Amino acid sequence: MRVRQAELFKVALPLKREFETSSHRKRSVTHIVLRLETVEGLLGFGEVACEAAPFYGPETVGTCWEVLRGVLVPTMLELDWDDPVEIAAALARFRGNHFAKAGLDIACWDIFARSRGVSLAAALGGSRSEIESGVSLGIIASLDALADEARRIERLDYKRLKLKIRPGMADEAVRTVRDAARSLPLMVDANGSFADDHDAELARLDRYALLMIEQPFGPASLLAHQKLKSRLATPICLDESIPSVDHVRLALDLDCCSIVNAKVSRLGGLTYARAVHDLCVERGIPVWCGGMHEFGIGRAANIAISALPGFALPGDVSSSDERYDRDIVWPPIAAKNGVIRVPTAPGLGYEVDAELIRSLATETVSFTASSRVLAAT
Ligand code: OSB
Ligand code: MG
Repeated sequence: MRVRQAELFKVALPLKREFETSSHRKRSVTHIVLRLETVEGLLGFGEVACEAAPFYGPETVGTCWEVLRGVLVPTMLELDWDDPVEIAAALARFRGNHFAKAGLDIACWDIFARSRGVSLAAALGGSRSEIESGVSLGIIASLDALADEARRIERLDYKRLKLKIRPGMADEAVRTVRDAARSLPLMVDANGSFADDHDAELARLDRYALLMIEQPFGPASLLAHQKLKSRLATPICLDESIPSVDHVRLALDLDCCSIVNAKVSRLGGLTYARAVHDLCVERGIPVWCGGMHEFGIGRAANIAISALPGFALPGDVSSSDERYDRDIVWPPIAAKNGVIRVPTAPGLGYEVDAELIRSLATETVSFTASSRVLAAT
């Protein structure tokens, strides 16, 4: 196969609820949508689910746009390929830029699955017909408002709640959610905001029998995680510390975590998320799919990868309407009784609303195999 035309769209959607983490607060989300069309007339859509500023990792929407436009898309247009793994291998000589690569990788997997007439989940080797759905809840200063949100999520029957925390507020926030929604399995995510000397505050969380503590320390603090893991009963999960398959292997070799967040964007796409899944299955480590407030395309990719057998824990994949009034796919992704059905239609399995994407796009760029950059607005 060969991609004949590639288009990039910068699209912003307002969040239904403001979202605050240990590092920042956001009211809207800007992602890059990719539309690829092959010489054979096959279509594929991808999404770059990067943040606007480098809070989570070093990439931004802006760096992804430039790297896709200047390097990744032109390289991809030169390739004749049968399997998306070949694209990932050809782009591996460019270091990092995993969020940018992930968008391209998802679009290539969509094409690949459609070319075979199978669902994206089936193309990846997944067999589940439904996945368990969880919600990530941002930091909410008012404890009454936090309790209301926890009860709302419990009423919707989500399988688990992930609560964002930062130093100084973790204990009170966890106790509030515990008391408000007793049946809701609970975990926390610190996004690397704790320092080594906050060990005592983290150790106190052991009382709550949480599912796990995600990324308490900074990305490079592998040994701090190793030490904490040996001291706490609560499982430690890594996110920012494991940006690649090699980092996951290192973290497991050093015994730094007992659970892995396999996030499609952070790892560079479905190709690498599947490799992390395979590695974790081999090591007997539970793995789950983390989110980046994806629009429908990225959400569909997360659902597909979550259909693999090693994804044993509910992830961050929730209903579209948890975040957005109107999604760019149809039907919107919907969790019912805490589960999302894995689509069986070819490719992503949701109809992408190309018209809506075009109308919302604040920037677009189009390439063809021969002219490289066709037009940019
Ligand atoms: O650390 O998992 C994270 C969102 C943006 C950046 C980082 C993270 C998150 C989430 C949201 O937790 C998960 C989601 O609902 O998609
Ligand atoms: Mg996280």
